[in-house]
Amino acid sequence: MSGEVLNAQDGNGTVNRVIRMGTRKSQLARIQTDYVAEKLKTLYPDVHLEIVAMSTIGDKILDTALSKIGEKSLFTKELENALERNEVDLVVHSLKDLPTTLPNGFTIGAVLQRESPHDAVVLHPKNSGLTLDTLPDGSVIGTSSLRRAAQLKKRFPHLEFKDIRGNLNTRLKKLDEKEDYAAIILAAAGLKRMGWEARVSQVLGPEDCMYAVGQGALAVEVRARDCDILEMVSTLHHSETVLRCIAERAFLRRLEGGCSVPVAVNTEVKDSVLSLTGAVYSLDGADSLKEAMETSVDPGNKLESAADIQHVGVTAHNVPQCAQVAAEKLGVDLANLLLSKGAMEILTTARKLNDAR
Ligand code: DPM
Repeated sequence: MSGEVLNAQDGNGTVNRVIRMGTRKSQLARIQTDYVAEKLKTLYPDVHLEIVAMSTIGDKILDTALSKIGEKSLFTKELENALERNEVDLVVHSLKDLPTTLPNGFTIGAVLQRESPHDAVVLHPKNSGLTLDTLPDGSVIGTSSLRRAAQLKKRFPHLEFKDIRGNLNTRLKKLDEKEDYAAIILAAAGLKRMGWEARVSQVLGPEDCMYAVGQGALAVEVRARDCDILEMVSTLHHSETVLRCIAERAFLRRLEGGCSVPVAVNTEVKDSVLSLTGAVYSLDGADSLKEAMETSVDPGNKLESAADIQHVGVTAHNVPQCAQVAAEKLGVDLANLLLSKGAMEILTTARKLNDAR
């Protein structure tokens, strides 16, 4: 055991551990944290879990587009501060909100099995039965994601796109109670976790809209030095999700992308082959570059030491290192291919135009 707080011996000589889980206060964040808490309770019935809810700057600034108020750390920084100060022992995040380079001293100790990574259409009730294709000309679609807007503008030129902010509850309210939006686009995973699957009218496949790096996967962030907690949460890792997300995050990191650039991916593991499709877009989607590559992630029979290595912020002792190395290399190689074709120019222009909006 590392921290004293975790090592309180009770009168019977059994170790009585208290693990404090930090979470944002939004309903989705609470649901995601409770989900991980349930998993940990099943695996470690003797552990006492405490949930500590905090609001972050990202939750407080609701009137500015996400892509304009900076990078992903907006939602994660205060939770990391609480981790650093030993006020909490782990934090559950949506992996897609975690930067590809974590601040020193932190690591992602678990990446759980991915939900659907795809985006979904939620219609204003008056448009029930319609699709992005059949919505009338000039219909306004709400999304603050440059990635979604870029892809969908190109594919559905008859639609218009407008920012929408706030947590999922706020967005659904803005959609239903006003006439400002004909539909909004949200991640299918978040909708499912909220129990709102019935509102999904259309799930967007890769031909319509490729997803964000890490979308649909939950991540558990811990102090990198906290070996006990790290070991405990590592049992939550889902190998296939880990490998897909390492490739996706390596791709994004090499492109120097954050949450404010139009970058999208699609990954798959089949017969020990990991394939990655990655793309970058101009803001209107008119310019784009898209390529695909694959690699073997067969663990083989190589004996490996449980090296204390992070791959794009993820520590996974229990997933074959050679497969993690291959996944990371795949992401970097694909990014290099796109960079050789001019990806940086597209992204730099997109960033400049977005900042000037
Ligand atoms: C990031 C983006 C969005 C979130 C950008 C993107 C969507 C912003 C918006 C990086 N984080 O996807 O291109 O729509 O204005 C977020 C959601 C979830 C995690 C909500 C959503 C839930 C799904 C998951 C916000 N972060 O995307 O609908 O766990 O992956």
